[in-house]
Amino acid sequence: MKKSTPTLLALALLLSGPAMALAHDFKVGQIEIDHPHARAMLPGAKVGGGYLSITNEGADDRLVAVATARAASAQLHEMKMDGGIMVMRELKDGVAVPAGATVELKPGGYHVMFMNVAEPFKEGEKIAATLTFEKAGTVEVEFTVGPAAGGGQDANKGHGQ
Ligand SMILES: [Cu+2]
Repeated sequence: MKKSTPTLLALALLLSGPAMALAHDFKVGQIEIDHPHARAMLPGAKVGGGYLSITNEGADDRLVAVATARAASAQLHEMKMDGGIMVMRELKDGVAVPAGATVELKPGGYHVMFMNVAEPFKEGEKIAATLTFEKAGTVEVEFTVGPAAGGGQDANKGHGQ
């Protein structure tokens, strides 16, 4: 019995080391959020896109809201081709995350749209945000800001003004 304590301790250290190094993922209940990231915004830009991957090991759920102090509001959007034109629309009911599924929010598909951003996101920053799931509840995450998109203004494309 005396031997088991140091063995367990060593095992715990072994497991916690690599896990902490990986760690750009977040969990709430049976939902795992992987690699939330955003693109750097051009000076003066007011709208930014956010992307992440959601894996649901539990029952059917739904991402219903995103909030951050960095934007006046954040919406969930869908981008798709409609008669040869890229259009975006707000998903008023959020993004469905079915049981057992992984849903990707990525450029050209579902995404978070940060609206009326006071200070454009800069590469290397982390944007703290709260995600709300209909069943799993809320979770604090950080969007890591990467380089700006190639096209510059394409975060705005499809948003008819
Ligand atoms: Cu959008």
